[in-house]
Amino acid sequence: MLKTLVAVGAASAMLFCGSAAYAQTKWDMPTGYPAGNFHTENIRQFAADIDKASAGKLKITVHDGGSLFKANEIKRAVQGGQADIGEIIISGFSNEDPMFAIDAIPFLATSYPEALKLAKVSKAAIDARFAKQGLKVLYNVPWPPQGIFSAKPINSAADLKGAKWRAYNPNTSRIAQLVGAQPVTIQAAELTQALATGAVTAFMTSGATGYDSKVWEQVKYYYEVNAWLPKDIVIVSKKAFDRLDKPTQDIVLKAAAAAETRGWKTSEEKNVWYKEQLVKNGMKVEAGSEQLRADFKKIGLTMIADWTTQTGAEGQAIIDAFRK
Ligand code: PCA
Repeated sequence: MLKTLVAVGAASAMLFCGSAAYAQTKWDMPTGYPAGNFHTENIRQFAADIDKASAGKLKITVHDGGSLFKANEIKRAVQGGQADIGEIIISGFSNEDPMFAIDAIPFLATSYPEALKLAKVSKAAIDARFAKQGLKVLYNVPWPPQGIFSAKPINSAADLKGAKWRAYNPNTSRIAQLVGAQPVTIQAAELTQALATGAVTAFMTSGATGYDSKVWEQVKYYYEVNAWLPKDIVIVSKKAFDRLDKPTQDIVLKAAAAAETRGWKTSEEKNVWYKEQLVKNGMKVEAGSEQLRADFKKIGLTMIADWTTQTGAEGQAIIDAFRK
């Protein structure tokens, strides 16, 4: 009798150990962009890497295309614990803090090497702000350079007067103001619909989003002014991260570092491919006239000046480090 009891006790203790060692954590991960987008594919690889390295201990379910939370709601959802981890565009939140607009200023950083330099010199300031809100930044990946899409041909900023201008962050709304267009904030997931109903006639974004949204149905012109490369970041709730054991935390950080390297590379490589798809679908892809580029450079100067005023010495130090 005693022998049996001991044996049962040992078995259940083992079982308990076993289940504690294999306790599974499940995270929901909302994102704002569609399944075929390179950011989303990168995120799926990130989740798969973690699944594999943790032997299924940490399972991340990706909810893309704004299906769980809309792109502009994801930050608040992760802050509030309705989601554990998510993807956001940093510059989408510059109304909260002007520092978040750093990578969406026209003609500050216009190429991949410049964007990388800007990312490095601004990382500490950005990450510290998210940390204060209980959010840990895991990695960043840039969108391809931003150009101007328009339903009708344009030769200067003046041609955009009165356009119905789609904005995805406060800076793109500000550009509308500066060119005399009417800004309307629309997330990428709703862009196709907004174009179909005629709510939008012009906007700035990458060839990637132009392709994802099949904008060629309504929009025939893309001016490749390469004005800036805004970054998406993956943020995790600090509480959720701290609940993981140390080996699993290390697995997440390692997968994040790999996702950052892979994401920067893919963004640059696919940039060319995305523009080819626009051409294949009948769009005119051009560099933009001297006048158009000069007009947008002027807008950029105004916006850099505004940004440095808003961010003070901290912002100026970042610009100085960037230009060094
Ligand atoms: N695509 C996203 C952000 C920048 C980009 O290239 C969008 O248009 O919403």
